[in-house]
Order: sequence, then structure tokens, then C-alpha cells
Amino acid sequence: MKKAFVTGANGQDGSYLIELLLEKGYEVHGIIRRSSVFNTSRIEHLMNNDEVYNKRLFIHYGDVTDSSNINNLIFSIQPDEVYNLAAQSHVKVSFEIPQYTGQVDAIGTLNILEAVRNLCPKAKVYQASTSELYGGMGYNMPKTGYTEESPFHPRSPYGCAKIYGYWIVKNYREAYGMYACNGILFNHESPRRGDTFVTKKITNWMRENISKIKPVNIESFTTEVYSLYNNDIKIKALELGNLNARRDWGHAKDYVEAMWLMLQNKKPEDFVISTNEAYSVKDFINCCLEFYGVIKDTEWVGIGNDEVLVYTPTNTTLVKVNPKYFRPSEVEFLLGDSTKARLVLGWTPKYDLKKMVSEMLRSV
Ligand code: NAP
Ligand code: G4F
Repeated sequence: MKKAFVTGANGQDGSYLIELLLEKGYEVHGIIRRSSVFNTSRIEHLMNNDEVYNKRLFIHYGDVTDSSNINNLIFSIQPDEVYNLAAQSHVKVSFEIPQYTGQVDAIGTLNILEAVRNLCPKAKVYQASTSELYGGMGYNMPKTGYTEESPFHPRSPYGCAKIYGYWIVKNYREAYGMYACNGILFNHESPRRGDTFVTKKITNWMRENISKIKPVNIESFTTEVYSLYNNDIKIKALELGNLNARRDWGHAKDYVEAMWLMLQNKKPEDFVISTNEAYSVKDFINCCLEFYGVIKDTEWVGIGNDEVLVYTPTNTTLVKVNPKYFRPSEVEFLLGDSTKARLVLGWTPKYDLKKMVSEMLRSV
């Protein structure tokens, strides 16, 4: 039975990856950090499954910044595959805690590589690299999307820490012949996405508020009828930052499959994983409004920081800009070109934006 070691086990990707590895018959060892509150909600269903928990799924306390802990675990488990997903993964937060972000996202990656090199050298390593490496600057924006060959220009302490992770993985591959690869993944979302990322923030708000302007089960309401119904609605507008940022948004379930495929490849290589389609934050909001069938009753008005989304029957503001969500330096545009992964790994995404939005809006 193959053994996998997963850091960031209770994160969005960690939870889907562990499900996939268990389905494929692996023995899986995940690490979680000690927390003063329960922090296993994304893997609770697996930990409650008596057929796998403590039989094929083992959860250990661990932290990638604690090399003694990582060394002990790697030495005692002797995994065949290591998936390093642990990170301080929020770009905006990285401006507030840059040093900590570097310790986890950069030095944490080095700690994993050193543990494998010294204590379990045959293990294959997957590193969670990111499209944030590219930076989306005007001079460096290929029309058909970023490939494995595109230059990098990170725009945040997160991006800078991850670029160290990217290069140290490449260096250990070249220097020591390790099977170590970077998955350069574009944004991927799901109902398990953290609540402060833009897609989850939007879909949470929609689920809470759209039923107030249109009872979602009553499809036959005419605009006239539900604007009457809406006379006394109280909606706290959704406050967002850059509405025009564009992202190539995929589904986390598709992307963890790509991680696994990378470690089954004949040789260690780096791969871009993306849907190859980019949409703006406003497009994402419009897609949610289409799902609820209310888009025809809404209108974007104003420009810049004064731009708002209005529900026209009652002139209610649904979305507005709050500059506190702007980043000191922004990545305006990310579009991937995952041709290589599709050709070499045979990977293709099963979700498009509409299907993913619909799953996020239907989830509880
Ligand atoms: P996530 O939900 O934020 O999960 C990150 C996980 O890392 C959490 O379980 C977190 O634990 C854990 N962690 C943080 N610091 C740690 C430390 N010092 N030691 C051990 N574990 C630690 O992120 P995700 O969306 O699943 O992303 C997974 C990885 O892919 C991350 O490395 C991220 O940077 C990268 N990535 C993500 C995307 C994306 O769009 N989702 C795209 C490209 C790359 P707590 O729950 O205790 O905080
Ligand atoms: O959802 P986001 O916070 O994701 P971001 O910054 O693209 O980073 C995510 O994807 C990266 C891959 O490219 C990962 F490496 C990283 O770990 C993370 O998973 O923001 C997306 C866009 C940004 O341009 C942001 O400025 O949405 C814009 N945005 C507008 N209003 C907002 C908001 N982002 C957040 N989080 N909150 C807002 O209110």
C-alpha cells in the first residue's frame, strides 16, 4: 500500500486530496496544527469514518516551521509521496505578516525538502506553487495565458515566499536528483474555500441575502410582486476591493487530481494547472445573480471607488467598494495556459465557472 504525507491536511486542497488518496487505496498521514478551537471541520467526515480513521488515515500534530517535528514524522512514516500544501495562503494578509509568511511558505518548504533528502530520499515531493508568481503586470501578460516558461514577477510577500519555494524545489531536483515538482496552480475554489477569499465571500453573501430580495423557491414572482415584497428589506451591502481583478478560477477537486497525476509522471516536472479562462470579480458576481435569476433587475452604476451594484426595483445597493480590501500592490490579471498538463498528464478540468458557482451557491 502506498503511503502519502500531506501538510495542510485540513485546508481546502488538503481535504479533497486526502479524499482522493483514500479512494485510490493509499495510507494517508496528514498534519494539522494545534489550535485552541476545533480546526478539523473539512476532514471531520473522514475522521468520523471508522473504516478509514486510524486504519488508513492518520492525523498528526505538526508544523512545517518545526523541522524536528517534520524530520520525526518523515523518518517514522517513510512516505512514498509528500504533498506540501501547508501555507499562510492569503495574499492580502501576507502584507501584514510578511516574515511569518516567509517562515511558513518559504522556509517550511525547505524543511520538507531537507527532511526528505536526508531521511526518506526516494519519496516524491509535490510543492504547492502558485500563479501569484507571475504577477499579472502589463509588460508580462501573454494573450493566451501564462505557461511554465513565462517570467515571474511576484507582487506580495506571499508571492515572494512562494517563489523561494518554487526555486528551492527546482534546485533540489537539479542538485540532488530528487523527484520534486511544482504545481503552478491558478486560483481554485469550492464550498470548502476559506471564507475570506473573494469567491467564498461573495457566495456566502449571496446565499444569505438574495433570498431577501427574491424568495428563491418562488420562481413565478414577477418583478412587480417582489418589489412590493421588498419594500422593507434590509440588506447590508457586500463590501469588496478591486472589482475588476481577473482570475482563472477552477475547482479544487479538479486541481488535487492534477497534483496526484504530477507524482505519477515518469519524471519530475513543473506544470501549470488552469482552466484557461479568466473572469473579473464583477463577472463572478453576475454569474451568481444569473443563478438566482435576478440579474435583469440589477445594474452596475458609477465608476472607480464609487461603483455599486444596485437592485433596481427598490434601488437597494447590493455591492459596493471598500478600499480597505485593496492590496498595496495588486495582481490585476491571471490567465493560465495548461496545455502541457493536458498533453503530458492527460489532465482536464471537469468544472467550468458556472458549474462551480452553482455548487458553491447550493452548499450549506
Ligand atoms: P488553505 O485552505 O489556506 O490551507 C492551508 C493549510 O495550511 C491549512 O490547513 C493551514 O492550517 C495549514 N498551515 C498553515 N500554516 C501551517 C504551518 N506552519 N504548518 C502546517 N500547516 C500549516 O489553502 P488551500 O487553498 O488549500 O491551498 C493549499 C496550498 O496551495 C497552499 O500552499 C496555497 O498557498 C497553495 N495554492 C492555493 C491556490 C488556491 O487558489 N487555493 C492556488 C495556488 C496555490 P490551519 O487550518 O491551521 O490554518
Ligand atoms: O480570492 P483572493 O483573495 O485570491 P488571490 O489573491 O488571487 O489568491 C489566491 O489565489 C492564489 C493563486 O493565484 C493562491 F496562490 C493564493 O493562495 C490564494 O488562494 O482574491 C482574488 C482577487 C484579488 O485580485 C483581490 O484583490 O479578488 C480581489 N478582491 C476584491 N475584493 C478581493 C476582495 N479579494 C478578497 N480576498 N476579498 C475581497 O473583499
